[in-house]
Amino acid sequence: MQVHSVATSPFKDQRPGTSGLRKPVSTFQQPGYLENFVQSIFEVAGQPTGETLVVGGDGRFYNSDAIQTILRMAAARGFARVLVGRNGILSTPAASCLIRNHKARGGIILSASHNPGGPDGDFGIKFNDANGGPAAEKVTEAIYRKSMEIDRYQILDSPEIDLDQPGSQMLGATRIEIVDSVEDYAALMEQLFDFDQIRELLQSSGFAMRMDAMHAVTGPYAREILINRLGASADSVMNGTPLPDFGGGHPDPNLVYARELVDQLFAENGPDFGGASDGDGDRNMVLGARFFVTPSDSLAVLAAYATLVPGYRDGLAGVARSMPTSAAVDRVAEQLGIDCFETPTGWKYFGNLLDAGRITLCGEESFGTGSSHVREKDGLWAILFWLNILAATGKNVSDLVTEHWRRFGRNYYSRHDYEGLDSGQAHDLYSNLQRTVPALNGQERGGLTVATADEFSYQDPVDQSLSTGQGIRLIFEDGSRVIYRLSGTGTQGATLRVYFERFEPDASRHDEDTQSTLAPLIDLGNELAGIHARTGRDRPTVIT
Ligand code: VG1
Ligand code: CO
Repeated sequence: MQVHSVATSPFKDQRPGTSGLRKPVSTFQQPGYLENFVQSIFEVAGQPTGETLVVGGDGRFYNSDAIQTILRMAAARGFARVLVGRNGILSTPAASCLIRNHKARGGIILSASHNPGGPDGDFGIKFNDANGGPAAEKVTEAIYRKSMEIDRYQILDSPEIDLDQPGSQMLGATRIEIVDSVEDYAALMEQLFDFDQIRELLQSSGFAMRMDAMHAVTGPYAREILINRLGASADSVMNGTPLPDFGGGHPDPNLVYARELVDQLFAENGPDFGGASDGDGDRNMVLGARFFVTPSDSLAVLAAYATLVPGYRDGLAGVARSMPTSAAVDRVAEQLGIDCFETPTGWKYFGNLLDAGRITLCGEESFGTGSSHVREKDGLWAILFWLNILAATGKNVSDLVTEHWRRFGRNYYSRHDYEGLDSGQAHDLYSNLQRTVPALNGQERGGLTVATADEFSYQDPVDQSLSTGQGIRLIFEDGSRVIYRLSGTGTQGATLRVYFERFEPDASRHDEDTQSTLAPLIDLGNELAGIHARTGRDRPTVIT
């Protein structure tokens, strides 16, 4: 088998966003597009001699084609070994687990997460480093710089590898090992959680659950863990077969896109617990009977009850949340006397804190929760964590959360997304905020005094690296906040995200409607940014 060195020229649009490179499938199908990016990753990752690479994806359209190319390129590059999930399937957290267990140099994860799939949908590629986590900004920027000057890539001229056959085979001098996609991950979950206690809950007659895998990657993981190992009934996993187009759906676990699950949980005599995860299995949504847990509250509740779970029995080193995530977990950290870090949006910013042992739990408002067990957010892990807490306390979801609010106060929270905006208009809106917001410091708006008005930047406490331009913050003296960001994962036009938060210590006011109680803040935030005037939109596309 011969290594070909193929002449190529740069594509100018390969700068990774919040979570890797995401583009329409048709963009990835251009000759050389995937190859250029993979070659750039390999060159930044350095000498592959003796090293292992992990490869897998969420099973969306183009997953297997891309994997065949990556395997040929990894062999041409000279990796000693490549571990591939069977049929090319690995959830994002399972890929992170494999990288760590097998001391790999890193991994290539193929996913566009919650973006729709299929020939007309999106595809994505992401490099995870040796710690199992998304490569740090300095690495993704180096990959981007390489992609801007690339003129050749190397690829082996070889037949297709059968991804369906477990076991190992040689591709040139590289050993390709097709591994079970679920085994390592399931074993890790058994170490962290009290499976006996959860099994007892799942098998008791008074408890029913539904896990919506949304025809995405979590199906096989949920079936193996919840049904085979924990004895949940067969109907407890919904949409459990991964499909290349996710059944035409939008594999995003929220109140809008996981409608089928939400309808079941909000029905009379519906199940007691509902969970859902996204395209690549790193996001989660948690529901109780007629009760939605916001991701920010979920992180706070997990932190408050963590010591009931075997894997966290010794307590938490610290916690972290992304900047736009509500400050609910901050209040728990304060009471526990542990550090709470505020990072920019995107999981890559948690990596150093986790590696340095400064934090144990972390999360984002965008339905992402995780811990030091891997270096990615982890959907099924969050659902098992909740089940473990329910089993250990004997309480139901709504009682747990409302009691939590009574103890810590409630952070009313909502995110408004304006999707598919004209890119020029969205960038103008944002740069106008950059110019005008700082002048609001100390001023009064809508009866509230502005305490901080700036653009967020973050200095990593471990390696001191600085990340700037991470969202406009408007923080009021009572802790209320309005945050503006432009999405770094969308593929059509631009998406503006506006985040609203208000703290309510008074327990007699904890059952108000979120949108109504936030209305004055929402009106103020919309007006300050001139959303209607600048974009013509009079309501958000998605409210979570
Ligand atoms: C969004 C979320 C962010 C998350 C990212 C990747 O980014 O806001 O919190 O880390 O998606 O999630 P953005 O830039 O569009 O706001 V996923 O499930 O791709 O892995
Ligand atoms: Co995801």
